[in-house]
Amino acid sequence: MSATVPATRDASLPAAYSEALERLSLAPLWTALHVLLPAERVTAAVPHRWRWRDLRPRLLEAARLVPIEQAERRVLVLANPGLGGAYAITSTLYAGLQVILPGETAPSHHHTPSALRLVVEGRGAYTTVEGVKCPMEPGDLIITPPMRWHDHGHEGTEPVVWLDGLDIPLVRHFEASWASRMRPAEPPLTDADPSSDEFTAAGLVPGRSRYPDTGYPHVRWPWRTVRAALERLAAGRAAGEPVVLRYVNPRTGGFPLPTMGAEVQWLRPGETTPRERRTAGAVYQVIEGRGRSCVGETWLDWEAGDTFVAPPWHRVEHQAADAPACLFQFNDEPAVRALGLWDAERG
Ligand code: 1HN
Repeated sequence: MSATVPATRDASLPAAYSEALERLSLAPLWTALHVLLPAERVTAAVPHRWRWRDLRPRLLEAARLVPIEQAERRVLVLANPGLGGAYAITSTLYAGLQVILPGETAPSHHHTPSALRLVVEGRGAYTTVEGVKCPMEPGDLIITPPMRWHDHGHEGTEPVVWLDGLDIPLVRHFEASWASRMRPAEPPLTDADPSSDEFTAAGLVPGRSRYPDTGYPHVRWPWRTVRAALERLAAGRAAGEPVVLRYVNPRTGGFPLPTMGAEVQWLRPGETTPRERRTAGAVYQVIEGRGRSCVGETWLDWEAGDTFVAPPWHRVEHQAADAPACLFQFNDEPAVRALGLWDAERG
């Protein structure tokens, strides 16, 4: 179902009356009330999984076929099969896989939508966010907040692929989506990012930062740090208790971006998580391991590199196979909360 509902005439009334309304740019509410406000939530997006082993060769083919100068961003978009070919993975979120080759640069721009990147494969690339160089290693999370300049470069020797998550469909609903012109990437102003020297221990923030004050003090979460924290958290939890870390802005403790949240979950071998549904939609990236998830009524099996989507208010349950698994997710929880629509339910 589309978010916009066309005005519907009341067929029981004289046509002349309906025509008069239309001439005055008026529409009867009573013909559409129950479409605008159905008795239950309606979600057009469907649960779906994209396999890394299907996607990877297509991405590498794109890297051969499409010069970066032409593409600017060489991305295959994950188009939810329920959304009629829209550039959207849920009605509010966008996801795509981006590939960059050694020596390439993707030019700099800034835009109103927020973005985050989760590195899937390869080393040696980096994203520059407002001059801050953020190395990209598998599992790293990097955010590019609204209107912050960003570009990508690659100093390594193998293709690098990452998952892009953006709030484009949501921002487009507000008719607020636009970007600056591209300009050539400039050399980064720093060779490090705040996760390497300013935010190195939980509960401590620097008195003064040497990085530009953009309102977003932390833009990169290295997987090495996140994985170690997950392992320690898991060690202190009884079997069956969920092991989840949320990515936060370390100065506020709040969400890393205005519209999008991110979490990572550690699954012990053979573990099944409690079923839960949330009013936020979520896009999952498998960082490690194998398993399957039930989303609504659909079972999706997965392994490292796969991406899958849980539309809002679908019950989600994860099961790891015979080794530990790590599931990253980004979601639209802060946007949903801002609208007073947040709810979550176990069972
Ligand atoms: C964008 O700016 C990037 O900067 C990637 O890498 C994907 C998809 C839609 C709009 C802007 C990037 C994007 C994007």
